[in-house]
Amino acid sequence: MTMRSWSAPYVPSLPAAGLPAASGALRLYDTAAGAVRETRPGATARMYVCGITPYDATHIGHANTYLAFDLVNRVWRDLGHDVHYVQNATDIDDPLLERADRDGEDWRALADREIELFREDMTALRVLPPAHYIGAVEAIPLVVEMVEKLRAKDATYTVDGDVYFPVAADATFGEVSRLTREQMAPLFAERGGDPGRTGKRDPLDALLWLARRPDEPGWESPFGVGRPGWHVECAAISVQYLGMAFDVEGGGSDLAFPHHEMSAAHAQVATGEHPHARAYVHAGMVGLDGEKMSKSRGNLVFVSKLRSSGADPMAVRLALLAHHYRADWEWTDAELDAARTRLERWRAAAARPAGAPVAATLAAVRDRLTDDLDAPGALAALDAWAAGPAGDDPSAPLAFAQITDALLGVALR
Ligand code: 5CA
Ligand code: ZN
Repeated sequence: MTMRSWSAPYVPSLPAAGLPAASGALRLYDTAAGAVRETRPGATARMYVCGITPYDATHIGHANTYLAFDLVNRVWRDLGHDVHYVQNATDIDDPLLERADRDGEDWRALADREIELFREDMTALRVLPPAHYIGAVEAIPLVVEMVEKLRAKDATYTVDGDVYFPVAADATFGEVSRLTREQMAPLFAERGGDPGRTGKRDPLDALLWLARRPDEPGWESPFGVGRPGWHVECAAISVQYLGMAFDVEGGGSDLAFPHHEMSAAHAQVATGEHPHARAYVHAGMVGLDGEKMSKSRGNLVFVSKLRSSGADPMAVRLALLAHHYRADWEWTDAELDAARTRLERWRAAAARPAGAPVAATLAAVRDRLTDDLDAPGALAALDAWAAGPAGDDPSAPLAFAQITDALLGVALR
């Protein structure tokens, strides 16, 4: 038994008629290709999205990233694919231990509480749940197995008992983020890496296993008591539950390097297969007051706070969808006000006794979403129907509500 996911919202099925052949595939911007590419999943589309580090509540930036991949999920389903979706939760890592220590709280209790709040937030936002929601701690046997495979291929070395991965072991290293080493260096330092540590062969080499530190938890392994590095966690979980060459690996743009680059390198060297994912897809960063919203900066707007202050989760969802998923933008109260107004207009339109036929609107929404998730374009098409003539098709208002629900996750009735 692995960790509990959350409950699935109902997803209406839409008429297949009118699925235009030209946009019969979802196209997404693949960071590794540096271009928008068609996704080409089989009957079952496979997606891995990096989950939270549960030391604080879900903020609107996290929600924006999970909504982007919820759209991928919904569009694939609409195109007739089953979607096999896997997500992790980094329930052991430095920031979690630091927060628990600061607050004099047990790290496990902190992680469990924040994961539960995340589930509630995702449920309220009608985000489709992953089939497998896997914690880093429960994945330790998988991590150990992957580090063993790397060790067998001579792709590990130790520094004072800590196990490292030499990036030189993967000839394709750099392919995911397409960054030069000069660009990589500062990002690695900023995002959890330790470029300056003495004894490393290459400043960019990534930690696979951290030997137990005083007053920190540790788990038995063939390389001593310790805990997993961050990148190998996602490499091991994704390969176990999805295999290699899965369709999409997703996260915010801050994960392209080093996280997705390193995870791919670990997975590729450990399995001898390439690529880790067929597309690496990254959502933009949501900021507040001119800075990236982040737990360490403390400039956060929490989904749970918005909910408890009475914000309609469907309005929160619409506020996020009003921005293209790859855009960087700033949250303001005005965003939520505009979304509330739109939601009221749509609800009123969906409650009319009759409306104009929705076939063209459905085609337009599908066309916009399959084109690298142009949610703002989809909203415009739906706005046009809601503002349009009353019409005399009595089935149209329900059909409209089914489009917003199935494709955008916005329930109107
Ligand atoms: N546990 C790791 C991934 S394995 C982690 O990055 N956790 S996190 O809690 O820091 O972030 C969770 C997700 O939200 C990541 O995809 C991250 O890229 C994204 N994210 C974090 N901050 C923002 C932000 N301000 N705007 C948009 N997305 C964000
Ligand atoms: Zn991850």
